[in-house]
Amino acid sequence: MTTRRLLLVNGPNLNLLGTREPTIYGSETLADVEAIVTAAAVAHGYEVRAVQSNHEGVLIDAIHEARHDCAGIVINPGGLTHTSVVLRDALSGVALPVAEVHISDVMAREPFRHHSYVADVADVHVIGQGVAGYGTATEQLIARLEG
Ligand code: CA2
Repeated sequence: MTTRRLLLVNGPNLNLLGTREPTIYGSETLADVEAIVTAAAVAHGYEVRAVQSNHEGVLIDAIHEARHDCAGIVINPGGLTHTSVVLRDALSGVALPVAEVHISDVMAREPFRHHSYVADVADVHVIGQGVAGYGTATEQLIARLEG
């Protein structure tokens, strides 16, 4: 039977959600994000394991663990999106379906945010929809898993 669990990964600085820069990232907190993803997942019979870390290796270890007991990954890599070959390699290495989420519209921001090392190893991309985008990404990832 397929594992009905998703891994939610939030990268560096996303623990600050709701505390600073509300014009860019809104006023919802990381706990709100985890609740949004969990509600979307539970509606389809999935549970969620959530990890946020400011340390790249912690995120990579969590992604590696997911290959044993998760069906897919919802990830906002934060600034690692634009810098991290090793995070991309971890996602590619576990070969699980991936949904990449960005709260802000990265293409409308500084040029250094326009490139994502994760984009071409992700199956779903939701960008610039605020924290609601995590729900959309979860729905789209589950649709792929069920399809
Ligand atoms: O828009 C997104 O979701 C980003 O992944 C957020 C990253 C940024 O480096 C990416 O270019 C786009 C930054 C996350 C930092 O989050 C904060 C939240 C509140 C206050 C300060 C930082």
